[in-house]
Amino acid sequence: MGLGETLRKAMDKLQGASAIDKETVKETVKEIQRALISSNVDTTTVFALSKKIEENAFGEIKGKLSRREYVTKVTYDALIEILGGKDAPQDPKRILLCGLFGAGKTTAAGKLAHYYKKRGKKVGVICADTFRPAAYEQLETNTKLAGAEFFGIKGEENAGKVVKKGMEKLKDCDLIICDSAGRSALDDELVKEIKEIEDNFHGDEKLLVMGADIGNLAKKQAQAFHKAVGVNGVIITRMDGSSKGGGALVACNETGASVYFISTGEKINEFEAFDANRYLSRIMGYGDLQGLLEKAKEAEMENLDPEELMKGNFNLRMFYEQLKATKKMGPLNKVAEMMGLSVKMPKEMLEAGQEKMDSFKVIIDSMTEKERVDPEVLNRGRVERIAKGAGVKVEDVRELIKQYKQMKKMFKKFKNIQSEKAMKNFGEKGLADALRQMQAKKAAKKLRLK
Ligand SMILES: Nc1nc2c(ncn2[C@@H]2O[C@H](COP(=O)(O)OP(=O)(O)OP(=O)(O)O)[C@@H](O)[C@H]2O)c(=O)[nH]1
Ligand SMILES: [Mg+2]
Repeated sequence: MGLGETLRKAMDKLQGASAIDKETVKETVKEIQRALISSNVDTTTVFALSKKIEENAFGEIKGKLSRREYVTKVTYDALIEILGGKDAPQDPKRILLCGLFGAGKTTAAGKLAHYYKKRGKKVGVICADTFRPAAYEQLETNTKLAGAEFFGIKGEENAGKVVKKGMEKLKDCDLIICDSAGRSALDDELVKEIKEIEDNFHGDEKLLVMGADIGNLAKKQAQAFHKAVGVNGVIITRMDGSSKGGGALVACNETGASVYFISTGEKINEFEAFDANRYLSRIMGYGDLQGLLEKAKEAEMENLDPEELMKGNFNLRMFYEQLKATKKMGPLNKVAEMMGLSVKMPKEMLEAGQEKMDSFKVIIDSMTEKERVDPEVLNRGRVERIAKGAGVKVEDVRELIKQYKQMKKMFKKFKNIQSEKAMKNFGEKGLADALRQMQAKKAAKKLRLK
């Protein structure tokens, strides 16, 4: 049983209990301990976490949470804290990958290339593994699949030399990724080789690749690699297969070596930036957890900036935020209604299910920044590229664009009316101010659709 399932079982205990008292919390904590220990999380950490939950479970409740919800949140926060994670580098120039035999470096090189290519970068990959015979072909295949450029010198034994030439050859790329050879242990030979590569490469990100199956041994390995070659981040692979993934994540967090990415399968897109929050709610299969957290935050419409909206430069990023806000409380219809405007949200937009929202998110993530900010540039070629990158059909991308255009039209209407009718209703303030007021907690509460 994976970490997700066992944690879920522990949380079910909490959800199913008839009353939330000290005994229930103790029972839940026991289940969580079992889940974490079987996932190879260090016992000291497990006990510290247990103590934290038990101590905080009966604290003062702020906001409108039930005790059950409050304890769930306390538990969830404690788990997030031990998992850690840090935002993946947004604009790296040179990424060096290192790690032991079979850790997943070469696979990760292709995945990283794909990840940053989708974000609009021109990516090149260097094969500095001059040790393993088929390393060249394997990396070349992965790189091509990602649509990135490849450089290697077949038969060359000196990794430093390959890197030097590769840097020259790929100098037009925004990002260069360098794959290195593994060894069965971090021995002098490996350290010497990585240093030789690094002398020619000068990576701004030096990432250690480790399989999730090593569990809490990840701590020792991360520390050793950091000391020897100065790694500053981690990629955990094989998160799909191992029940020890939780242990590896927690152990890395303890060393301060941030987990930037996790790999969840062999396919090129089975790879994601690690976000403890998202990871936890997904592995625990808790759709309702997300809702609960949002309720606790009470930050409805937090991403809606009325001023931006009213400037009329409505783009796809705003479209997505809008859709999210709309799903939460359906405010736009109401805002319009209150002002006596007959602007209706397209029905399919209000009915967009979570699945559709997720698919929209992947599509928008697969666009370049330029495309998100100025969707008008989306021509046939771009749409095809985006569909491919997001792993969806071309029609799905078209549907997103269609909905975006509908919403944009609606905002235009808003904007035009603002100067006439809304001005009359709201005096000097206009719609922008009216919308801002709507953000006030009180109004948000009043409008929230239950
Ligand atoms: N299931 C699963 N398999 C993976 C994942 N990442 C890599 N693999 C597999 O693990 C094996 C080793 O991966 P490589 O990328 O060749 O590892 P490496 O670190 O480059 O190995 P060396 O170059 O020999 O040191 C391959 O069969 C990959 O397909 C993952 O996230 N999940
Ligand atoms: Mg390799």
